[in-house]
Amino acid sequence: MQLRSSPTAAKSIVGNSRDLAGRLNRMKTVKWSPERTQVNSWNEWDPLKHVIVGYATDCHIPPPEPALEAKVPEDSDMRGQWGKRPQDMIDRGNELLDTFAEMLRGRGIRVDRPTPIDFSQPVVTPDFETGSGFGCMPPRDVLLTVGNEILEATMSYRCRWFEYLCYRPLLTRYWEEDRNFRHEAAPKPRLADSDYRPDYLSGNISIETRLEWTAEKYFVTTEEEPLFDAADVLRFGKDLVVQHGFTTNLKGIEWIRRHFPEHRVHATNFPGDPYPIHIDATFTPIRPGLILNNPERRLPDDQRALFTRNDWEIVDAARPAHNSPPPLCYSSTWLSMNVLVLDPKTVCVEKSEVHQAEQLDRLGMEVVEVDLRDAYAFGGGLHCCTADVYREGGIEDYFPIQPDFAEAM
Ligand code: DAV
Repeated sequence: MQLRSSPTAAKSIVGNSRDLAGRLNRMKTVKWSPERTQVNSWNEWDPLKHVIVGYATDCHIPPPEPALEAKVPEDSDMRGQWGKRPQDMIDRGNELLDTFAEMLRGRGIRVDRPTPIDFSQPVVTPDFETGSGFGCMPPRDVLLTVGNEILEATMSYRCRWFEYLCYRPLLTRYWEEDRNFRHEAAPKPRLADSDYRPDYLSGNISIETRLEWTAEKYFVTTEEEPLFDAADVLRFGKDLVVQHGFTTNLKGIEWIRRHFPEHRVHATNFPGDPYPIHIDATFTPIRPGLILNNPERRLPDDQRALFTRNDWEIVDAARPAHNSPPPLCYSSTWLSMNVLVLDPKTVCVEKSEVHQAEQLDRLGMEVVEVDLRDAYAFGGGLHCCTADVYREGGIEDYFPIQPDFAEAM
């Protein structure tokens, strides 16, 4: 086209830029294909097409540090030990993660894997020093996918400060391959002593006291600076639901709110959890209209209206099949409800979690059993060990009625 400075030409330029916007929009909705990287995921249930699955490789039990110590129960077999986890357990963990990845590939889902760094190296910054890193089994903790953006969380444990590096090769590739992809990182936190309450560690704190503290929202992390782990965030289209607890503070939630101005960000807390770390063994959306809630960690009444007023059902999750977590595991038995939804009719459930599988079956879901329990110790369950890259669908408003909800600040 020839440009001339006449009113007609001006009009055609405007026309052209509209065409361009139209083309860009169409590009965004172009059909997904495994050969073409596209980052897009707005919720926890739309059909999954591309996902990252972690590795157990070189996973370490980190040395004590303020935030971690508070999570390790007083009678845990992990107290007092640190260092690389036994190689035979790592191999077994990787075997299960590899099998899981292959199963997903068999269902037509593209699966990428991280690049582990050397976790035996001490983590040293001008503000702190700790003896080792952690691992890269749970990408969900680090990466928050919202639409065409993947955001690296601040993280709140010192041993996890450099964990984002394991995902950089993938994120760099996505950035090169997908012109719409926004690669973002939240401000790295200082994680100085002032980020943690020293009194959280003192003495033999009873479970009763811990429960009182959770109910009062008195957690191991202070409000020194924004802190969040990505696994404290659940995506419901226009709404993001964030757990305030050990790993995410109010400033972290406020940071997320300012970072996603088009979203409505809701702070939640779950009294009943003595160690509130990550929302994904507590509150699990399954499909539009249906959420499983840990019956020991019920969402308080004043925070339920967002869901119930919009006709969403919150049901008690089934009991875990186990009385205790596997050896050297940080997480609770409630990894039973840490499921990965493949689409609104299909869900991956850990193979031994028979009660959870049965409940989801009753709720009309097709259940895909996945053997993962021997990998739990490396950082969690099926939701933890994955991070979304692409789910079909766009941003929807699931909660058009917005009742007063607990404000973050
Ligand atoms: O119940 O121990 C585990 C969540 C891991 N992302 C729990 C929470």
